[in-house]
Amino acid sequence: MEMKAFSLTDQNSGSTARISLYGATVISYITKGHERLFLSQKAKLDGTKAIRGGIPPVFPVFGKASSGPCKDLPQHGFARTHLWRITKQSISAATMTLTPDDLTQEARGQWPYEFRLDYHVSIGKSGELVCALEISNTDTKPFEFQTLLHTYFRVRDIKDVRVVGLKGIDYADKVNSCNTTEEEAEVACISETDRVYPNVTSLVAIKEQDTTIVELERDGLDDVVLWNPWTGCSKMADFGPEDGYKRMVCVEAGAVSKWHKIEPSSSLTVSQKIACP
Ligand code: TA6
Repeated sequence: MEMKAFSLTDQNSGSTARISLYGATVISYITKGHERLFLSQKAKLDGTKAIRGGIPPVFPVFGKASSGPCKDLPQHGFARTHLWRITKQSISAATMTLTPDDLTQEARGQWPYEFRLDYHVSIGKSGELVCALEISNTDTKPFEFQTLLHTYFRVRDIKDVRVVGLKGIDYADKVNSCNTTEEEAEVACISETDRVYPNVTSLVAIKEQDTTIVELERDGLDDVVLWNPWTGCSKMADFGPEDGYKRMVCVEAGAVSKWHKIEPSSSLTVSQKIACP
């Protein structure tokens, strides 16, 4: 049984998006006649686990915290594994909301803060997809968080893909457990790749066979995570097909390289815009 999903469309450009309320995950984004997101053929859409593909939102922790207020939370937090509510909707835009009332008792116990997330997803007049996450502290004490939009981009063949905009950044290489400086103006994935590039000020783009297929504008999401599981994807029960790594690349806009504090009664909005030339 598939969790409730709904579609958005921009009548000017004909672009469409489909969003699952489970995890507020954009599971399809079609513009200029092409699907731009990778969705695993084995993705669970029934609410039993985070959706493998599309744009799962990560909050309040990226990865697993070994200590601190997020240490009991599952990998990548609870935002992608709970049912969100539509609180505003038009033909081309929607707002989905998550508060502690929407969480399981377990999740509330793991992260006992009062918060509100309002996730605004819209398709612009030129067909661009804008995802803006408004984070509000409705508690009487501050909390710290990390957040990220875990975007799985669909590509024809990973061997022809290059990611632009990362040159000169000192990044954390989680595969080789080291920190190093990006020397390439155009970064290729040639094996398992799992990197956190902090404070990326340039516009990040994805090229395939020397043609730009995606431009990723970010606001408040200064870090960029680059991930491709390579053949390791065959070890993931919800990753399909087995060679699916060849047709995806995760270029993820995030605020993950440090903790971000938000004071009581304060809000902040972070966003990404995906434009496909
Ligand atoms: O964003 C990259 C990453 O943190 C990788 O380390 C890998 O764990 C990936 O996320 C997928 O995580 P998931 O929990 O969705 O299997």
